[in-house]
Amino acid sequence: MRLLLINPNTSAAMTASIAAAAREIAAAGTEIIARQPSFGPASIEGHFDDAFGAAGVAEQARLAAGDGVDATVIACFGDPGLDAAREVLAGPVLGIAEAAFHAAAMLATGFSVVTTMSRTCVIAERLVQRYGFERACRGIHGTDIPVLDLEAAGDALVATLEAAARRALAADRSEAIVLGCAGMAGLARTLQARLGVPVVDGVAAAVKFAEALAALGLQTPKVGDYAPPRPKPWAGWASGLVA
Ligand code: 5HY
Repeated sequence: MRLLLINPNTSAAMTASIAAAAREIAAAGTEIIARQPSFGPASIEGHFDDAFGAAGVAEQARLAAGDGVDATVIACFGDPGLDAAREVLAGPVLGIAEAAFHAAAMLATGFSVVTTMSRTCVIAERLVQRYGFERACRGIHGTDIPVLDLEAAGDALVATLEAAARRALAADRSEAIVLGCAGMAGLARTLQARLGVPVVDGVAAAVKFAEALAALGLQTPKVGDYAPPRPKPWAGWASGLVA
């Protein structure tokens, strides 16, 4: 199957590291096609960044429509542009936050999220509510690690994440950790070995769920709110996207 992996920020290094994590977990026969927007922030760490991340996802989804991709993963913990991508793509479209929440909730009665900047915790909180995980998600914890610092995650940074996860497990009485950034994808196994509880990386979870949905022959319904966008005149630089 052909799996489109969209990194909504414009960091080529992060797109490469996310793609490597996805290829490591993907089944034989799954081709990972990694893309990032042609515009926007190098990392998404707030509402303004998130707005452009969502537009970038819409751009890449639109450009991929008709390319025969079987499923798509949006590799940013805010799941930016998820609904927009579901409108223009036929195959299943999964956000890494949604996938990680489902995986963690199937493993533990309670999980905690450990993420990057504290200011983005509200974005994760809103996703917990949107997806209906209020009961399973017992806490969301920022570490104030800038997203781009994850590109060169050394021992000190991993130790900071480990300490934050230990505090979260204790404070929330949780039994699983969800990593709150696609840039943490490569750290899940190390943290899981140290913490002794499930550590869920949304990139890996989304890739496996996408493969499963595609194997089941299930697609996004093209009726109702995920029907294709209605044609209309567009103005400005984006008009080329819909012509
Ligand atoms: C992410 N930002 O996964 C989110 C993490 C966050 O550029 N990739 C980003 O802090 O919300």
